[in-house]
Parts: sequence; structure tokens; C-alpha cells
Amino acid sequence: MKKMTGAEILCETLVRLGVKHLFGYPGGAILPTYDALGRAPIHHVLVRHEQGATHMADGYARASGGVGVAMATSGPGATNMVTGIATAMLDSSPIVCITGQVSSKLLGSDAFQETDITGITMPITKHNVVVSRAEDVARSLREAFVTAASGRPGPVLVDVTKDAQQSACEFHWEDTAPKLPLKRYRQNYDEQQFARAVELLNSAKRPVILAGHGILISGAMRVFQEFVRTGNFPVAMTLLGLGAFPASDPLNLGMMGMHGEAWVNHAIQDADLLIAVGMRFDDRVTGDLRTYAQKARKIHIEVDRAEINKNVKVDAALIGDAREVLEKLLPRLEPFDRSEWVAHISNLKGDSAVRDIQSLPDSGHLYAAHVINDLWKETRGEAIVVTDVGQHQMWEAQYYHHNQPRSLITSGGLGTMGFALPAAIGAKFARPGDEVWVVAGDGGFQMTMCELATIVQEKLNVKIAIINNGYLGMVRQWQEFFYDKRYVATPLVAPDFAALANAFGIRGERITTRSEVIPAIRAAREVSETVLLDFRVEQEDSVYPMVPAGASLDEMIRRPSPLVETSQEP
Ligand SMILES: Cc1cc2nc3c(=O)[nH]c(=O)nc-3n(C[C@H](O)[C@H](O)[C@H](O)COP(=O)(O)OP(=O)(O)OC[C@H]3O[C@@H](n4cnc5c(N)ncnc54)[C@H](O)[C@@H]3O)c2cc1C
Ligand SMILES: Cc1ncc(C[n+]2csc(CCOP(=O)(O)OP(=O)(O)O)c2C)c(N)n1
Ligand SMILES: [Mg+2]
Repeated sequence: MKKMTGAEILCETLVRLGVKHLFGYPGGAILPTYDALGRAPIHHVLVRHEQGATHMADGYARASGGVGVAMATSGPGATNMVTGIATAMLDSSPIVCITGQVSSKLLGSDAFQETDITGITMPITKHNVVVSRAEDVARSLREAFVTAASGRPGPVLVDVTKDAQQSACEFHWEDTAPKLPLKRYRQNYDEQQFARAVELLNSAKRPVILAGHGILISGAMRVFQEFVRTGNFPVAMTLLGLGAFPASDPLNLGMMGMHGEAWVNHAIQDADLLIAVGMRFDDRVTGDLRTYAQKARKIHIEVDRAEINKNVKVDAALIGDAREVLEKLLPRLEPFDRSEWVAHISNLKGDSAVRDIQSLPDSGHLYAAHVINDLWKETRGEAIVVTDVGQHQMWEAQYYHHNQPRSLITSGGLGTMGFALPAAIGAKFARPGDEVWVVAGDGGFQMTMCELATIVQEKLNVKIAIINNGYLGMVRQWQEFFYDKRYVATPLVAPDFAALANAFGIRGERITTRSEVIPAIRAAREVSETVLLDFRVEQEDSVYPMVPAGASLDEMIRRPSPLVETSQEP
């Protein structure tokens, strides 16, 4: 049996695990692995910053449903990954990060580019491990992939010392099978809980389902639709749940929470039963917990026991995979005519239409909502949209209607500015046949725009829409509402993004009026290369409605009517 180095074993293991793409950046401590990678049938994508590599792996995972892989050297390479790892952790995204580490005999000596990356990432990984022997490389990696993808998914970091990469040992794939303790992730509730849930489901007069990211993760879309239609349950979506249930379905109410639809939040506060499926009652979703859905009993279908009764106390907890639990519940569901309740919620829409920016006459100003709604119409809702963080992210959630699972990729829990461009690159590698749009703000885009060079090097076709309002808009909005319009550190200078794109060898265009929006989107879609569109939008527009942080869910700031326009002429 020929001996292999740890580096060769690492690459062989990745190949056997089915890894096709790897996002990374080399350096001394990972160099033996890069050398072996040159001989492996894996496409390595050279990023411009290791944060980008982690977001690409994350975007790849979210678009594909598989595991994304990122690689970096020790020290600064590894620490540059921290934000991306935390982003994946907060949104339960399965990524494996491989870092080089100084040789084992130097560990703890403040050697060149030594950082304790497993110590640093302990609270933001699902699991991490230092591998200091070639013999342990394959098993550790195989365990990392299982851990990242199973149960509640999350990031795993494997830190491989340089000597483990360089030294050689015999390698038998069969002897390196994961040795993980059996987890009781699957169904973990007693008959009594189940019976209680069935009783609540079949007797509720004013139920609302809270549909979350867990539905997408478990692949429960089909059984979820059947469940909804059998029980005639109105469905409210979390930001990360969007796409799990078609926006076009009459029972889909729209998004809940801080920037959710007003009628959805009112319906939740009025409900007599909440059925939470694969969602974790984030504070952006509940508002003040003391006043949250007080009239409602609650059922929580959730894979992670730690989420049960964490924020919201529930009456029945069904711990398990959403698909499996729904499949068990479905035959026990009795058809129930809830048309009166659904009609009541429809009436709650009340003044929302009047306040909706879409229904207001064209005043000559370009609003972000118009851009995003036109993008939705032009792409027939069929693109994968990857957003950054801020106002544009919320407008995307409100005005791009997602019918398909995994068609919205966004950083919800950590809210990481700079996520969109690299995550979109990852998504494009995962689903090369699909149209991928970046929707980013002028602030967040500047955080990772170096990855435009990655796009060019990889000859990718990703469309980029910058919603350019000249501000760190979401923070400016908080200053407008809660700090008496003292705009400290939020007016933002940006480069001419179209010219910047040109400098990278990418087509770019600036759009300043509403009539230019559709022609620009059409022209961008006609070519099979990356195009950047710089939409100069109304500067001081705000996202409505808004539940102020800590307020009750139904205490929303609504769009003033008639509309107040605050920006200077474009
Ligand atoms: C500026 C900004 C504003 C925001 N405003 C809003 C807002 O108005 N409304 C809103 O909804 N969000 C908003 N968010 C996002 C919010 O912070 C949370 O990220 C989001 O609500 C989380 O959604 P989730 O609970 O569905 O997903 P996650 O946080 O990903 O949680 C998924 C849950 O599903 C569970 N799960 C995983 N796999 C399975 C499985 N197989 N079976 C069952 N369960 C499973 C997990 O354990 C977890 O508890 C905002 C974010 C930002 C940055
Ligand atoms: C890395 C990071 N730093 C700071 C913040 C706080 N923050 C949230 S939204 C926002 C403004 C985003 O501005 P921009 O990208 O222009 O988007 P807009 O809100 O204007 O659409 C800031 C600074 C964050 N979410 N992430
Ligand atoms: Mg902005």
C-alpha cells in the first residue's frame, strides 16, 4: 500500500465526499494542501478575502442544500473567516472551513501566523477540531461533513497542522468512517405531546402558521403545502422562510415581524393558535415577548431541543425533523373551514394598500421598492436573489415575491453587511443554470466589492443591482425615527459603481429615473456576462411598517399618508 501525505489524504477525502468547488486563499501553513489540490479534480475558486470564501461556501450551501467548503491559511487567513463562520452559525448553514495551522511542535509558541482559531471560533461553530496527525485527517473531515449537515446544520472548522499535512501514512478509506455518537435528532416527543398538538390543530378557530427556515432545511415543502391546504391554515413567513411556501398561494399572508406586513402582525396578535414550523422566535419576529400573541396556544415543530421554550413558552413541542413531524400530523388533521378567519385577515389589510409605495403615482423620484418590484416582474420571480443587509434587504423581502424554495439567500441572524456579492458567487457555482441577482446597498457592497475580481477571474454571469441611497440607510432610518434625525456617520460617499465595474472589466450602468429601470434590467438579462446596475434611489425613504425594537408586535410605525418625499432632486 502506497503511503499518502496528510495533504493528499485531505484532497482525496474531499473528492470522495463529492466536493466539486472549494473557495479559498493560500498561505504558508496550508501550502502542502494547495500543492496536493493542484492534482485533485476539484475546482478551486481564488477569492480576494477569506471572509468572501466563507460567504461563498455559505451561499453555495444555501442554494444547493449541500455543504459548502472554504479554505484558508493560519493566522490572518483564519481570523478573516470569523464573520462568515458566525453568519453561517446564526442561520444554521452547513459549511466546512479548513484552515492551515503551524506545525504541532510550535503550537502555543506564538509562532509566525499562529492563532488559536479553534479557541476563537468555539462559540460560533457547531464543532471544531485541531488535526495534528496525517492519520486523523480523513476521519476528522468526514465527521465534519456529517456534523455540518445533520440535525440542525451549522459551520464546522477543521484546523490542520502543517506537519499533519506533510507527514505520510497508509490510507484506507474504509477505516476512516465517522465515529460520532448517535444523536437522537429524529422524533423526540411523547404521545401525549403529539395528541395535544392534534387536539389544538383540530379545534383552533383562528390559527396562524409561522413558517421558517427549518422547512427549507428539511425539504418539507410538499408535505407542508398539503398540511396548510388540509387545515386551511393562513401562513406567515419569517425572512429566512420566504420561498418555503409559494408567495402566490392565497393562504400565504407574507412576512411577519419588525418589517413584516401590518396585517400579518395583527393576525398573529389575534390568533388563538400559533403553529411554529422550523423557526426560532427571533426578536425581530416577536417584538416584546411580554405582549406577544397572548391569546394563542402554541405548537413548536423544531429539530433543536434548545430552541423549545427559549423565547416563547409553548403548549406542545414536537422535537424532530419538520418533514417527518408534518408527515405524522397530516393524516390526523381534520379538514376545517376557516374562510371566515382568512377573510378577517384579508380585511386587516385595510389601509395598507393606500400606504403602499407601489400604488402611489410616479412623482419623478426613483424608489427602491419600484426597482425591486420591476426586478421581480422582469424575472417572473424565478431568479435566485442574494441580498445584503439593510433597507434594501427588507424591500426585497416585501416586493420580490418568492415562489421557489432556496430562491432568497440572505443573512438574517447575524445581519452581515458584505454578504451578498460573495454569497451570490457561491450560489452561482451551486446552480450555474439559474439566474442569480445580487441586491445590495451602497454601504454593504463596499465591504466585499473586491470579489468583483473573483467574478471576472471565474468568468461568472451574476447580475448586480446596487440600491444606492447615499446612506447607511437602515441606520439612518433609526436615526430619523429615534434620534431626532441626527445623521451621525450615516451619509456615505461611494465610488462611481458603474465606473468601478468597468475598471474590473465588468459592464456597469447608472439608473436615475423610473422609466430607465425596466430597459436596464432587460439589457442586463440579455447578455450572458456579469452586469452591475447602480440604481440611484430616493435617499431618505424608510422601510414601513416598522415595529420599534422592544415594542409590541402590533405597535407599528406606518408609512405616512400622504407620502413625504425627502430627497433632493436626482
Ligand atoms: C435588518 C434586518 C431586519 C430583519 N427583520 C425581520 C423581520 O421583519 N421579520 C423576520 O421574520 N425576520 C427578520 N429578520 C431576520 C431575523 O433576524 C431572523 O434571521 C429570522 O427571523 C430567522 O428566521 P427563522 O427562525 O425561520 O430561521 P433560522 O434562524 O435559520 O432558524 C431556523 C430554525 O429551524 C430549525 N430547524 C433546522 N432544521 C430543521 C429541521 N430539519 N426540522 C425542523 N426544524 C429545523 C433550527 O433549529 C432553527 O430553530 C431581519 C434581519 C435583519 C438583518
Ligand atoms: C458588518 C456590519 N456592520 C454594521 C452593521 C449595521 N448595519 C445594519 S444595516 C446598515 C446600513 C446598511 O447600509 P447600505 O448597505 O447602504 O444598505 P441600505 O440600508 O442603505 O439599503 C448597517 C451599518 C451590519 N449589519 N453589519
Ligand atoms: Mg445605502
